[in-house]
Amino acid sequence: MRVAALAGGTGAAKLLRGLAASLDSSALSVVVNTGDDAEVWGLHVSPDLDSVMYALAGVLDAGRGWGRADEAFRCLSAMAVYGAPTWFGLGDRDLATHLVRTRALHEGRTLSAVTADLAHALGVASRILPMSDEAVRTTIRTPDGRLGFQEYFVRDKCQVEVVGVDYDGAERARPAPGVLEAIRDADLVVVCPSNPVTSVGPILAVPGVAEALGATRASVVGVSPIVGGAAVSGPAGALLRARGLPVSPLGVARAYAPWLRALLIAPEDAACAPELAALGVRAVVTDVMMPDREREAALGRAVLAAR
Ligand code: FO1
Repeated sequence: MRVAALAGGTGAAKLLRGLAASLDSSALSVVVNTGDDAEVWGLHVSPDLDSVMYALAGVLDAGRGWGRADEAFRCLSAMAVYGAPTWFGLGDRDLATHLVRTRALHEGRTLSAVTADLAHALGVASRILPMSDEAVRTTIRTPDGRLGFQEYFVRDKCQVEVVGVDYDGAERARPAPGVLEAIRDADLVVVCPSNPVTSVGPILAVPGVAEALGATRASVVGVSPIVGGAAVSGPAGALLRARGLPVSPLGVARAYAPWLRALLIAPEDAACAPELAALGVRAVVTDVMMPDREREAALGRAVLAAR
């Protein structure tokens, strides 16, 4: 069975590990959000590409959910001495990824090409596809002005009022090579339990992607990142509200209408099932929490069974 997943952030990394436990890894293609990408110390950082790559390579830090395991931050300390900004925690091993990526981009290679090389070097057999080779930047509108996503998320710890979200550059971006084909040729498309507004939203904003999801023969199955009226992690609640969507599986389903076919929801949200059905979305009530590898794998199996 060929599986295409739409991914961004830590929930996605966990589910992908869970799916990989039940799938031939070469059957999995992951389309990853790059709206979070940022330039740090002159380096091109792609947090969601790296979280997915490190998770599938088995080197993602388990505690933080981002960056590499067995990490040190000696360069970060040294940069502080020079007065460089240190609110974005680049680890020493992680730096190697950004150095290689940045040099390749400066040499004129595409983000998708360098991503494939990095993933291959780390032994990842699944395809990791940036949503686009062109820059799309998620920007948070606040009453005091616009913030880059990492300024909002890491520097300001989501403690500012959000009045809107923009995907700068999306209208001119093209899907990266392989993205539309992965969606078209899949038997199952999985929308990971990622933030619908800032992780999956940028992918859907790339022209052609939402159309491909509407046209695919694959069954499109999502996992709700909202449980019991709140996000499992991160600012998805505030961002859904800023979009005028309810902070519930219904808000998630509405963000993915009209192509979402089934949504895995937690037992405490089972009462949403009839309203989801009215939106054309079949509710699958199951355990959607992933505190350990066993439950990641169990959720992976539940997603594959929901097809
Ligand atoms: N998240 C944090 O909360 N603090 C950090 O200092 C931080 C550094 C960082 C470095 C590399 C990387 O790939 C990810 C990093 N993240 C950090 C996570 C990142 O902000 C988020 O995972 C995503 O952008 C949200 O999906």
